[in-house]
Amino acid sequence: MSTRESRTRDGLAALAGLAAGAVTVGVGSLVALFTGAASDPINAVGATFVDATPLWLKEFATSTFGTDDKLVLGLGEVLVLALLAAVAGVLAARRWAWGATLVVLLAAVSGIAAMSRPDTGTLAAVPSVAAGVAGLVSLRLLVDRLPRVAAKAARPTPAAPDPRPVDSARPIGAAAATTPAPRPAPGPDRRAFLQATAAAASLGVIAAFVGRAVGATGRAARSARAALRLPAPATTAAPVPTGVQVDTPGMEPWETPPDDFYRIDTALVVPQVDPSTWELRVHGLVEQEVTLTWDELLASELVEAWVTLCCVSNPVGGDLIGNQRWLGLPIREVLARAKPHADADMVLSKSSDGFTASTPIEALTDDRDALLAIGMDGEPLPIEHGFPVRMVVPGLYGYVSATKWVVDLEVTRFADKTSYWTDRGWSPHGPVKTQSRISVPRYDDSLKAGEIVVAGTSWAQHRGVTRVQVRVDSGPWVDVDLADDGGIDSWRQWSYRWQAEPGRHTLLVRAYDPDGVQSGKRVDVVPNGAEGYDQVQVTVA
Ligand SMILES: Nc1nc2c(c(=O)[nH]1)N[C@H]1C(S)=C(S)[C@@H](COP(=O)(O)O)O[C@H]1N2
Ligand SMILES: [Mo]
Repeated sequence: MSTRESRTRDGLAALAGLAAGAVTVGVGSLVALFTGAASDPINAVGATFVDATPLWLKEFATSTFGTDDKLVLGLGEVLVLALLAAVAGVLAARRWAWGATLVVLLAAVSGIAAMSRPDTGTLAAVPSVAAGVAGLVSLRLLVDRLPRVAAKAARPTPAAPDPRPVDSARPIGAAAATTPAPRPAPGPDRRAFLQATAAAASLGVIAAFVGRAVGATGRAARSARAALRLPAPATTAAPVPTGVQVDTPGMEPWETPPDDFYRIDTALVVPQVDPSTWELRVHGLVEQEVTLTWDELLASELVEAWVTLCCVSNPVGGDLIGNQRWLGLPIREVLARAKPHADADMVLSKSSDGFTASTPIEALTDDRDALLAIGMDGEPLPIEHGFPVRMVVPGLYGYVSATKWVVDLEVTRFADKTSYWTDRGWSPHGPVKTQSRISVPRYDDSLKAGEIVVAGTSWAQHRGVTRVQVRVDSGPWVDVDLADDGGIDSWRQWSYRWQAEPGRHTLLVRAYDPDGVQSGKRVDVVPNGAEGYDQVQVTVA
């Protein structure tokens, strides 16, 4: 074959590979309907990739794509898979064993990834095995239908008619080497091949979508959540003064609507925990192991509290932060029943999908509202925010405290155990740093000279914001008006009436807590949270 012919053949073989790849993925998702979404090959490989991602890449992903990082990961995975599928097609067309080996390798990688997820077992390999078999069969069927390819360009001896029928079963071989290949390219066998390929590809894609859509609706957690009526709190949250909100256009609500609440976790598939089988095991350095059931939790004296939760990955001025009213059982009550040993200094909490957080035991046993939360904004926790039970600990970043879908508390020591993020280079201790952000005006706004409202939010959870200052260009720091106080565990809004003069201006903000002014030194989020003053540049005309 000429290079041109073999290129055409490779192209068709790559198409066959892509179509077989779609069938593989589709069968994987359909079978995963029976073994759980975490065992879907795409999810299993993605989740393993997430866990193996080095810190710098993860930081790059969250800082570039924010909370869309999961979507980007999924797209990236599909692209890589498409490439590998095309390669498998080309290899299979040249030598079947090569292509088949690649398919088997991919299925094996995915099967091992699925079995090694913390929330799966051996059965989790079944979708990968089924997908691998479907991939092999469909690839073989399509490769066998690859049309013979003839050169369209070179026809040096038009005088010699070719006696072979167009769709002769005889491969172009020795004869073709002496008599130059003559045939019109898109013969019936090519059409049949393209039809079979398109059919396989469509079936695969449809199966993948159906598998994922059905998987998303038929989950136990969803119906359990819909049926749940939260018990009334034994202790209600202190009433929130109406003046917590700065009333100016563009200002974020003091109370973050649950739908807008940032979501950060390592879960590609939101864990589905059925409350009726939920249990919390408390063990480790304790006198008495304790198991708390869902019914016991519901029957407990629940406390309601406003707490601002934020992520250590929140950059200066960022929005990985939200304030909500949580309902839950103080964790100190559960720990008191277990009676931790005096030498324990940490509680390692674990989620149903294997995420862990290491929390200083003091933050869980002192009088703050560290909760095993079941409610958010008066409703059961949204599934992606930890349904049925999560932790919320005022004053600590989420990565060391806010375990969602929590099922296990191990009382231990920092010297003995590490957790998901501390294993990946983040600091073992994660107290929230005092921070501020300017919400209005926005960066690069064009404003009219005169009085302009500058407003924003500051936070110093569990210490409280005591004072906020704004500076324009290189002028003096001036105190701004603090909005009403919703409690030391919640963020605090503020505003400032600025007499703006024409020109380009830089606005800076800084907050105080009882220990003094926040740090103004620019520090990156790794390893224990960003530092620095938020700033906004505007043009006044
Ligand atoms: N199970 C589980 N819990 C988790 C995480 C996670 O990856 N898995 N991420 C933590 C981090 S880093 C943060 S900032 C908070 C975010 O909680 P949210 O998504 O409800 O805002 O959850 C924490 N709890
Ligand atoms: Mo976080």
